[in-house]
Amino acid sequence: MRPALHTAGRLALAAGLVALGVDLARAADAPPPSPAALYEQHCVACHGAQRLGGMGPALLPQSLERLKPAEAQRVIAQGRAATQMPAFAEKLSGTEIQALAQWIYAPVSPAPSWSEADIRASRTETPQAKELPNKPQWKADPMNLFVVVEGGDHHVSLVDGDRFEVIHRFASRFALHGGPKFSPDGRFVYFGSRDGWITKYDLWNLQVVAEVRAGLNMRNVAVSGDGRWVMAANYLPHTLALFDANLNLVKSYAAATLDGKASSRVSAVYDAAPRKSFVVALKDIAELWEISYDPKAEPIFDGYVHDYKMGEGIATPGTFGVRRTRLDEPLDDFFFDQSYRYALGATRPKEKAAAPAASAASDAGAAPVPTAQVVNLDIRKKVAELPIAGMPHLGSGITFAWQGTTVLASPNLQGGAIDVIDMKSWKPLRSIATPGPGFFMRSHEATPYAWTDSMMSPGAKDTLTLIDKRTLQVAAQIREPGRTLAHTEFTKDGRYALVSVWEMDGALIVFDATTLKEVKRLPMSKPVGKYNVWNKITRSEGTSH
Ligand code: DHE
Repeated sequence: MRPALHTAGRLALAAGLVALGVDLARAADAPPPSPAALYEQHCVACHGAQRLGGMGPALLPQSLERLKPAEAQRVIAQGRAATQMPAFAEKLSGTEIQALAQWIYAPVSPAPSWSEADIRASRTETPQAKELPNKPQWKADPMNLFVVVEGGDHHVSLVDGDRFEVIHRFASRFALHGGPKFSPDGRFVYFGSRDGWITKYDLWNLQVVAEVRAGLNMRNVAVSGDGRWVMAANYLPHTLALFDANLNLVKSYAAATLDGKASSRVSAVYDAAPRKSFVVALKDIAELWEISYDPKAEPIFDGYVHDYKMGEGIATPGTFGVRRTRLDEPLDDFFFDQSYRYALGATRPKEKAAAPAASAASDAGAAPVPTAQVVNLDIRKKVAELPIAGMPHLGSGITFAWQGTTVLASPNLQGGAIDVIDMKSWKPLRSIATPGPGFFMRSHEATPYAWTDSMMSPGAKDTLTLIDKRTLQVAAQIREPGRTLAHTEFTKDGRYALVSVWEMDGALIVFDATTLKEVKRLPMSKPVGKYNVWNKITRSEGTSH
């Protein structure tokens, strides 16, 4: 039974309705809230006042480059599954959602900055992390452990590479990108997120040890061969940041020409352990940098600096000084030969730079410009042009011995082929056709096959192609009809290949690398990449470094 309203209550309700009526009338007259006001009201708590991110990811134009505006609208309206992002379709009108989605692609004004003080202030450390036991607190071979990055719900799984069981699963920062990097003993792993966070994780004690935000939009991180230094490459701001192994900032570098007149996004940084240095590619300046972490590095008399200073000459300090090599074109992506004397880099024509989301468009691109370069790091000079057309994805290339020479095999983001290059003559040996363009290529010293995907081809994304490294012919294909198959990594002994079913309701499939039979399947949420501790710390020729 409904309780009867007494007179005072009825009067109050009537007054309330009148007031509401007035408010509604006023609201109808009032101008609609601006997107900035909507952001302030609904988004600021999670995405931050300057859109730099917080609990939610950064919403800067640079961070949103890979998200189509229509998808942004959908996420605002419907939320994002398996994250804290709620649906706003009930709270905001279609027009408001559209305006908000458009607005977040506009630059923030004033332009956001991320200073050394910001980096230092962002750092956190787990108390007592240094007292944790120096041996694994779980039973499995720590050298045959796989770190699997699950992009679907932003988690990481640790998989025992002998039993193929998940030892532990934990939440990661939003949108990790690139290969996580390991300390030389395999105990710690460093993850880099697109929003600039570096997380140092203790694999033996299953906990985060320290975190720091190196930049606002980051490409990747590298760990020095001696485990003492971590370097981060940023798109925003235009900087490189150098940390000690506990993520205390040591130094930041402006990614700029020596005269400071032009600055650049940093494409990538890699460790060149035999040279005791980090090698850095810049996206907007035609220079390749080498930064030595050898404590005994001699000061450099730099011919290039000399050119710039018109005859004055400058000696840069050896350790942590920048050696600049002048190039014909800036580099997006690069790779080393096994001796680390040569860096093999590629420039991707801007309009064609594509990620899987934009894959279909890249299939039918216009005539490509050959832009891959071979740089001799000792004499700091480009020594050859690589005859690779299209968009070689050199960061995913591998090397192996073939008929008395060493070859480089690299997938191409544009064409459905694997390019094989002789690393003595830098001449093309073979172009091996695959059913469509792919992203990753992997092998192992103990297997005759190199495994590559066609994940960028809508018609062939479900097919892995195995190339026989002895004959440079296609040896087999593996299909998972209608699903995306990509990114292979081998166990420590090369007997098993772990492959991603790259879907939200995806899986990790374990194949016997000889019989090619499926051995096991572990459900995973879009497993984007997997990394075997042993193969990484020993720099196996079949995997990325
Ligand atoms: Fe990556 C590695 C650049 C898009 C997944 N990617 C790398 C590295 C570079 C790079 C320079 C090497 C970093 C390292 O390991 O230290 N990636 C680029 C691009 O320029 C590109 C095409 C455009 C972009 O927006 O950045 C791009 N990459 C993607 C994706 O769309 C992928 C497929 C999905 C995603 O999660 O972003 C993707 N990239 C990966 C993965 C690796 C990677 C899984 C590590 C591969 C490995 O085995 O080491």
